[in-house]
Amino acid sequence: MGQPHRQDDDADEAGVDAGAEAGKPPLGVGMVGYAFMGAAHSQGWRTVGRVFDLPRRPVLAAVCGRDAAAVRSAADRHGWAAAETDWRALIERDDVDLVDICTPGDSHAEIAVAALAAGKHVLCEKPLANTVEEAEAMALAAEDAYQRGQLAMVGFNYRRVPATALARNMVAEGRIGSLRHVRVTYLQDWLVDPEFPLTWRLRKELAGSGALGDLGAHIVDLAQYVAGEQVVGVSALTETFVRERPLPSGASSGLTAVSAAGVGQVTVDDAALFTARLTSGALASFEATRFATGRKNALRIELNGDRGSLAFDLERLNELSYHDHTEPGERAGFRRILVTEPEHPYLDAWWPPGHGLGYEHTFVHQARDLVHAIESGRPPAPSFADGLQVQRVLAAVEESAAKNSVYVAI
Ligand code: SOE
Repeated sequence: MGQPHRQDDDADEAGVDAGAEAGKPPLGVGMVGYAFMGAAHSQGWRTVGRVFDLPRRPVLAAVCGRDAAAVRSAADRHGWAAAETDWRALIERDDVDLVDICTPGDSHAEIAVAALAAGKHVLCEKPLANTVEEAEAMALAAEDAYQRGQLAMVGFNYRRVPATALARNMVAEGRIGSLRHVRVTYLQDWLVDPEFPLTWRLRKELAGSGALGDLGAHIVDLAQYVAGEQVVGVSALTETFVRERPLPSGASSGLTAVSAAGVGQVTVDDAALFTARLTSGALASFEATRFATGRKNALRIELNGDRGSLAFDLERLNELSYHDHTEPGERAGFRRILVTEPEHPYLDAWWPPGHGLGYEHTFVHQARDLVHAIESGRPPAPSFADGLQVQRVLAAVEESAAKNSVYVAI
C-alpha cells in the first residue's frame, strides 16, 4: 500500500509524485480503445504511480484506435505518448509490456490471445468475451502465458471499491455467519427512450448480449467475490422491450435486418432477471436492466447470513451497511460503516478519513493490483479463468431464458 497522505504533510511533499515514481523500472502500457472505458483506464494508469508506492512505474506508451485523427486526439487528451491505428502494431511495440483491452467484446479474444502470444501481460475489460468458446480460448492462452511469466486480468472494477473489498473480508471472517441470501441489482435507464440509436451495445455480433453481459457480468462477479462462493445454477428471464431502433448516423451497411426506414433490429436483451443457487446452497437473485427509469448506475448488493447482513449501494460508494445479528435486540439494526479509514482496503494511500473516493478510483486500484501481481508473478484476481466462469453463468442465463426459465446447472 502507498504512504498515508495527510494534510499536514503537504508542506514537504511538493514534487513527491515525481519522487515516488523516480527510479522505478517502467511498465509500458498499450491500450486498445479510447471511449468511456478507455478514458477510465487512462485515468487509472496516469494516477496509480503517483498515489501508490509501486515496484514498477506505469508508462502510458501508446493508445490504439481505427480513426487516426480521433485516436491522436485521444492520446493528447488522456496522456498517451503515441497513437496507433492497428492493434497488431501496438502489441508488437517494444515499449509495451502490458496490453489493456478497452474495445467492444467482439474483439477481446483475438486481441488478448495475440497479445499473450506476443509476450505481453493483458488487462481485458469485462465481460471477458462474447461467448464461452472465446472465453475458453482466452483462459487457455492465459494459462500457457502464465508458464512464461505473463499475467492476465479481467476488469471487474467493482471488486476494487474499498467497501466491497471490506464486505468480502467481513464475510470471510464470518461476520454474517452462514450465508443464506445474496440479492444484487444493477439498474440503468439509458435505453428507455425508443429513439436512442442502435449503437454497438445493441448488436449481438458486437456486444455478445445486452444488459446481461454489460451489467449482469458485473453483478455475477461481485456477488461471487463478496460471498466467496460461485453460482452453480440459474433460472432466468430476459426481455427486449424495444425491438428496433433508429440507425446511428453513418451506420455501416453491415447491420442485419435493416429496413428502408433507417431502423435496425435490436438483437440483444434489454433486461435480465435470474435466480441462482450458490455453492453453499444459499439462494441469490440478480437483476440487470437498462430500463429502470430514473436509475442511472444503481448497483446494490445485500448479503444475509444467520449472524448478520451486509449491504452496499454504489450511489453511496464510501459506505457499507452492516447488521450484527448477535447484538442484543435493543441495540440491533443496520449501522453505516464509513469506509474511509487507513485500515480499510486501498485507503491508506488516499486522503484523511471522511474525504471519500469515487467511481474512477476503482480503476486506479485495479491498476495497482495488476502492477503488484506482475511484480510478484502471482496470478491476479480476477483472472481469465474467473472471467470464463462468469461467461458460463451468462450462457446458462441465456439458455434458461430460452427454455422458459428452466433451471440450468453450471
Ligand atoms: C454501461 O453503460 C457501463 O458503462 C458498463 O459498461 C460499465 O462496465 C459500468 O462500470 C458502467 O456502465
